[in-house]
Amino acid sequence: MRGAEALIKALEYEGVKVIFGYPGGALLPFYDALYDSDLIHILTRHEQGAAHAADGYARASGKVGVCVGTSGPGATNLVTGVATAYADSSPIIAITGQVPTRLIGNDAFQEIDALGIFMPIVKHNFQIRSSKDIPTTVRAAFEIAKTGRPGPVHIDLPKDVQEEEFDIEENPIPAKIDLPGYKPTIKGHPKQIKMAVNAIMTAERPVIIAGGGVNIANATEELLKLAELCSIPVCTTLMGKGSFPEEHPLSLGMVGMHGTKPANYAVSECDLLIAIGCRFSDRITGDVSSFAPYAKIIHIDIDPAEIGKNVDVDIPIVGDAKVVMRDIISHLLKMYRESGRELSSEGRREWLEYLESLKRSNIPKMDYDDVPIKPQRIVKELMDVIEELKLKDRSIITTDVGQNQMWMAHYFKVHLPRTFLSSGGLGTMGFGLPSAIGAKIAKPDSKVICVTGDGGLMMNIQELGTIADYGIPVVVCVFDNRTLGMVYQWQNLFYGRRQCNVNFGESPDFVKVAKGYGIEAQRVTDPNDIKDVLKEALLSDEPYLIDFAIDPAEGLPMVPPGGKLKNIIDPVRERPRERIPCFQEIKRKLLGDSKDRSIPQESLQDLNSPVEKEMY
Ligand SMILES: Cc1ncc(C[n+]2csc(CCOP(=O)(O)OP(=O)(O)O)c2C)c(N)n1
Repeated sequence: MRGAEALIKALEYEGVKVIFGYPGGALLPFYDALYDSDLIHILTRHEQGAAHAADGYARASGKVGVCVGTSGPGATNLVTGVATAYADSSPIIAITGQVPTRLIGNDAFQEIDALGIFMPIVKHNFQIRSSKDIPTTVRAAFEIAKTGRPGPVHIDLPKDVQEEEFDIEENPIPAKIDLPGYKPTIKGHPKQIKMAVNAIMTAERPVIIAGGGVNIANATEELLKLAELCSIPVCTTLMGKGSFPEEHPLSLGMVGMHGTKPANYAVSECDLLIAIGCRFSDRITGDVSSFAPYAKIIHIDIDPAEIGKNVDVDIPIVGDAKVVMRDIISHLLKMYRESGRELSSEGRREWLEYLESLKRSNIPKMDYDDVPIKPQRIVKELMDVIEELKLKDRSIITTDVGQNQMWMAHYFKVHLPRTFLSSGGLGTMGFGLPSAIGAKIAKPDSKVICVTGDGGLMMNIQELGTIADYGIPVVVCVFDNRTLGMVYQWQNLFYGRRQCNVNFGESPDFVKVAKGYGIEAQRVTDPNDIKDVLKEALLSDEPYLIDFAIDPAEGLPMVPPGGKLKNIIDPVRERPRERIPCFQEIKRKLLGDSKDRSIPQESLQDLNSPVEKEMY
């Protein structure tokens, strides 16, 4: 059997049904073997799209996603997608073609040190030098990718190894794989669990931060049980969205830089913080020295490297979130039975009432009638339409990065795991559309809605071709403000409103672009049309793009970077006033014509629109 055929057999053995990729010279034997196989291959329009699609597939399904790219530029194009998956602990296998072994190190055509490039952004990587090693290496790669703290694994496969014949009878796919030195800790230490239980029993103002680890561990039932059993309010990180139903009375929404006021206040005032599968990123903690200042901290995480990395903790528990929470719950129940002590709301009534009052007084305004459309209104209509069409249990949102992402994270209520997919750790613009492709392939019966900014869409806009040609019915909602909104918000707030290179101008017409790909598309400028167009798009079984003309002045509340979580400030809401220089002006500058060198700057004051205060 050829190495390339063995690779396909090994992928099939792992249950892989679909791969995302892009061919090239160093992968020709692989694609030749694919010709005879039943594997579905989705040809994306760029390798970055393939990596994000594999990642979206993994996040939506909980299975391992697979992407493939050729040597050299194919491999480097995969890098951003693989790094994105790494930052969010998403299990993917990235396979790269490589020049034949005899040419490695010769600067051969399309040779790149893929092992070196991928090493810091994968959980592990392999270069297979002999075809007989393919079965065991692929088994090991999948095992590493999906167990413990999941993450991407890279396999570099030289072309001659793909072509090399070997006897698979003599080198079969092993049923069990031994990985010396690799033993993720699943069960929490009993002593630490007991300490956590005691802390939970005695706390008066407890709060849980649920991170992406809860979703990854499929531990949402346990989280709900723990929270309800002990009346503990829950906030989530961006990656933790979906781990706890956000309509639940104990839900406080997202915490951190773009968190809700109740969540940020709860963390700042709690006496016990139970962090589960979250890594205390700077976007969550703000100023670490004033983070949860009155709290004893329990940190549950499967990755020991995360414990104490960003925040000092009192009770560390290394283990799988599901297993650890189950243990905590059974201890709590046992203590309850033995002592008859109250576990539920009684002891925490004051705390819960306080948080409830914060929630009541901070219900966000979303029903704006303004033109241009306010993004909050789109989020509201989207939630309403999903409810009305009874899609709540079978819809998946992917977001891009920027304000669009944070509007969704802040306002859109998620109630099921693996239904809100977003690039949290790396914050990769361009993630939204290709990850939606992966999600739709993983969950063909779900409605997949990609919410993106105009900037993020343009980063991987070529993937409209993928959804068009395969007829993948993804609904793309563009929050089109013609600015790099999030950067614009930061420049306005923290750089004296010096708006620099954040304005796009008029191009392109997204409706025409979509139609050019053969995709149905509409532009929406009137808030009263949002609902009908969303309905039409969600009911159609074809790809659909909606270009929402939103107010470029709109922003969202935030905690300044490194600030205290309670210090939530309002955005500066003003129209973009940056002028894009035309080529003639650039040419004059380049050629040193001293006349008219500076680009006229209109005064800040004249164009300022009134700053609205009633955000919450
Ligand atoms: C690949 C990449 N480049 C740059 C950035 C920095 N960045 C973060 S948000 C943002 C603006 C995004 O603009 P847009 O996609 O239009 O979304 P909006 O913020 O307007 O919703 C930029 C440039 C990034 N996150 N990713």
